[in-house]
Amino acid sequence: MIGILGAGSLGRLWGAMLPVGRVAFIARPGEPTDTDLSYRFRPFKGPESTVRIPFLKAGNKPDLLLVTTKAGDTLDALAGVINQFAMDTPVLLFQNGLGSQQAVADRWPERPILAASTTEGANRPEPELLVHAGTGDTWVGPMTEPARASVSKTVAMLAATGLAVHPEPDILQRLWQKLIINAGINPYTAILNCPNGDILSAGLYQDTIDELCRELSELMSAAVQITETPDSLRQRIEQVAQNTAGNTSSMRADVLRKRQTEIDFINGYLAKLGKELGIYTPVNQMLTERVQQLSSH
Ligand code: NAD
Ligand code: KPL
Repeated sequence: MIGILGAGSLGRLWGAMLPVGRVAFIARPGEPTDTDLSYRFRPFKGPESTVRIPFLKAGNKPDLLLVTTKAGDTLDALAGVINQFAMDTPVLLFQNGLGSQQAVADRWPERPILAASTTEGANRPEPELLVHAGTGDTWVGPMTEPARASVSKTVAMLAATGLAVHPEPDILQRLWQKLIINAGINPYTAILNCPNGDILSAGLYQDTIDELCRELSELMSAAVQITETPDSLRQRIEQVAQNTAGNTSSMRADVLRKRQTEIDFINGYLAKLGKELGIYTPVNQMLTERVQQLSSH
């Protein structure tokens, strides 16, 4: 049995794709668990269906916990439920950005805490409809020492979905690669209120992207010893912005829905890291403040 904490877009995607009868959502403390969660599922290919998933009942012992809350909710959400699970239950974190994964690993270093980086895409255009909007790859790797022994078992359990799931011994490095892309696209789309591709011709982007990439290159080199020139980072950011030109980024979507964004775990994380490492990060700081002003901080 796999337990999922966070019945939003990504949690419902894994819920719908995992084998029936082997998955359950985890209720918030004190919330009822007697009614199943039911929603329509529109797969990437094929016909729509209705999915019905139970809540984990007291006494159920999951073999794996997927955590699909937003980065800012993750530590509190886990703290509310983790004591009901055995110490050797693997906990797999799906959050974008960085900072929340380290916070969970630091809080429970004796537990098998893993992190995933995924390019699967899911959204809910209506509350009762889950759309698998884009398919990609999911990498899974250890955040704590006890997690090293759980990676292959976790990958095998998730591979039962038919999605592409791979082990990644250096998951931090992979999370950094995604962080670079999110840091170079998401805040601009939120501030400019535009689809991903439109940032490329905007003055704000053109005036700041080279300095941002200088900051990203120095931070990545100091934090995880990956050397990549600012020009190369800019090319990668622009390639993704072009490939996803018509998309609304997750940060723009959060601002439009008046929900808290993940800026503190993307450019905010980078600005804070810059202060700790003595690296000057004015563009990350400016983007963080401007997005914070747009959302409910
Ligand atoms: P979402 O807002 O749709 O879902 C989060 C869910 O967590 C919500 O339903 C919320 O009610 C629930 N939640 C919050 N606190 C909780 C608690 N204490 N107990 C139980 N549930 C709680 O967000 P999402 O799009 O599913 O994204 C989740 C994470 O996955 C984010 O960090 C996001 O960046 C990352 N991610 C999402 C996608 C995607 O395609 N949606 C892709 C890659 C990564
Ligand atoms: O991951 C994304 C996001 O929106 O969070 C990008 C790559 C920017 C695609 O929209």
